[in-house]
Amino acid sequence: MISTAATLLHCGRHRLDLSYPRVMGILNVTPDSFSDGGRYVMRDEALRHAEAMLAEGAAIIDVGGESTRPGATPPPTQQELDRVIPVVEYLVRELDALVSVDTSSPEVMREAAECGAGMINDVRGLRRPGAIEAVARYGLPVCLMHMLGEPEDMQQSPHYDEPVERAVLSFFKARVADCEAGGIRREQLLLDPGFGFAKTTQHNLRLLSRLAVLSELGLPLMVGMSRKSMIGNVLGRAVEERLHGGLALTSLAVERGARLLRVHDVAPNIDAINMTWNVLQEGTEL
Ligand code: YH5
Repeated sequence: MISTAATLLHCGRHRLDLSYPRVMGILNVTPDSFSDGGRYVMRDEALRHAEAMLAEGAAIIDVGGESTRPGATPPPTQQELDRVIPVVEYLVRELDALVSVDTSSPEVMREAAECGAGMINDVRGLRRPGAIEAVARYGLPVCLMHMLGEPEDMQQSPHYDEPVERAVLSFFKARVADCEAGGIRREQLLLDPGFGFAKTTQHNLRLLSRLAVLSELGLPLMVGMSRKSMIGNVLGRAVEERLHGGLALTSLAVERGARLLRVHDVAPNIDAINMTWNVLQEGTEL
């Protein structure tokens, strides 16, 4: 399959070259986040962790202040601002890092953009009122993730009336049309099927297996599978034992077209990506 995805994103003063697969390092600033258990809630812990991920080769750091575990309720906007904005400011000012912000709140998007964030990552795909306008105004790239419903009401056994990848593709088409109508340039969009968001393990495995069909829209694909329960459920591993399973998923995602991989463990994922990418390059030569 020939990928026509835009390969250079304009992220404020940074550029993100997605002509080959890149890594987004996860930086949780929630006190209750699942897999870091709030260990990075302290500001300088967060900053040291971001520095380490950049040193390991992360192209971008994703700062998130909302726990999206099933059943979690969104934090008040002010609390999310207090968690996220000081970290974004510091990463931009001291490290000149490319920072994305994992948020659904238009206020957080605006404040983050004013502080120099280079990308918005929204698990709700800019469905909150005012979110499209906030992103359009700053011209930043945005990742539109698929989720059926909200984290608050993500079902235990979500149901899709069609193959899950068809449902995700229809969702993407509608969101891309809304974003373009709202003034966001198509070249600034990324798509993410939302592994673990209102999906059973079988849905998640099938989505990865069929990931290549999501290239149909010609937009770069992002994936986030790091440490998620699809690994735990298949392998019977606790959260801290899911790295090796996750590396297998990373390799398959790259082979199926993913260009941005959202992960906790940057160095091992970059090795997996580079190994996979080298094999793929050999296959495309004459
Ligand atoms: C994503 O897939 N996910 S937050 C449960 C875990 C481990 C990690 C039980 N934000 C995504 O990372 N943004 C999140 O173990 C995201 N894509 C995009 N674009 C959930 C998360 C996690 C959940």
